[in-house]
Amino acid sequence: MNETSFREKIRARQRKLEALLTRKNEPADSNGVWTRYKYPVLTREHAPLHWRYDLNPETNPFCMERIGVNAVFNAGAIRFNGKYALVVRVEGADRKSFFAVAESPNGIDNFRFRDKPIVMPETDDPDVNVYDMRLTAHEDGWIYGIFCSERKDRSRPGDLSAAVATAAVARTHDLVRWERLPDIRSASQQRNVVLHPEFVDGKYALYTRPQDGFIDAGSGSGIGWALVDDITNAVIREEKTIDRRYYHTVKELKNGEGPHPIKTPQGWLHIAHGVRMCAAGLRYVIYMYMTALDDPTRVIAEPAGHLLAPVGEERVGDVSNVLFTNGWIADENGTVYIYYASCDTRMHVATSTVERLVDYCMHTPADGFRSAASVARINELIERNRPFMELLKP
Ligand code: M1P
Repeated sequence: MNETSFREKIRARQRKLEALLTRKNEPADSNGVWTRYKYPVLTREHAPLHWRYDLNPETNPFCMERIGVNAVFNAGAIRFNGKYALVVRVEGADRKSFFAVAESPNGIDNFRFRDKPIVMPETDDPDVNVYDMRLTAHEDGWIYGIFCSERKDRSRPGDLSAAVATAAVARTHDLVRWERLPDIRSASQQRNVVLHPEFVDGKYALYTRPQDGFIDAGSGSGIGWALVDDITNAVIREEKTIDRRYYHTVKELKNGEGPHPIKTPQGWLHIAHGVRMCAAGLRYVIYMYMTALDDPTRVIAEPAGHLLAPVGEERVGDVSNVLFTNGWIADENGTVYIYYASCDTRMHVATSTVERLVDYCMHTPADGFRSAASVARINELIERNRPFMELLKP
């Protein structure tokens, strides 16, 4: 290929990328609790060309993509320097995930990756894979990222799929330079560990998700809570379950805290993912709960069922039937941007407000754990609606 046509090809690709990066997003669907947006906010196509193409015509005579990006999902989120920043899990075609910052001026579109992915320092025992960072601007002044570090399970050398999940910790002031701290020590494997933004009894507080194996929560009864003295050498000694799993609910098989909870006058607003097994495999949905302001471990509201479940295009991707969130941003005006991934493939946004989400948590009936209880709730609503039925007349 001569230099001119190489240039033309790259330029055409860049124009296409620019059109995607600057595309305006628009509200698509709303149920009064949330508003979903039409376009995913980030996809693998958003990855900069200079991450993927060798731009030198001499060393890339066929203008080939050299390094593939497979998926862009499970992003931590934070308001940073006036922008909406996502620390995104980018998965290469080689299956390795890494972190990269993408920022938007308005939270719903125009997300653009920074020049380079994050260079995350390793520990003495290098991670094979890192993913799903939860960001916490802690009252100690640091921004923490707690993420999953995956390594081969060396106790089972014959099983190539055997892995170990550990909660890893890093901190930063600028989202560029990260100080890696020792991984959190725990008796069990851990994933979906999240740092609470405030000290509790003078200690760092963690939401945990103890699990028997790499995939199975097993005897882990749900989202846990642990206090640690020193975040630079964190050890989980005691865990208390705060959000329990139950038979025949959306979190029957496992659950995991999303980003850290939002503080409201009525209590801490939590968002999480719940998993159940069905004939199609695992189904991941997003649900909410609230805990008391004076005791973040005491559940005060548990709306039944999911807040968000996969619909339409969200159902299709690498790992089907999955919605997952580990990032949300609450603006000072009360708007909440919920960043969620579908099918381990792409990132979406749904908006709401603190007021609406509190109302949703406080006034959605809790799970009655039986079909008859669900019917009783509906009948109760129908009776309360009797005086207003004329509203439904054509
Ligand atoms: O594939 C769905 C999700 O599976 C895991 O979540 P959990 O630990 O709750 O099962 C994680 O690997 C997550 O990244 C992934 O999206």
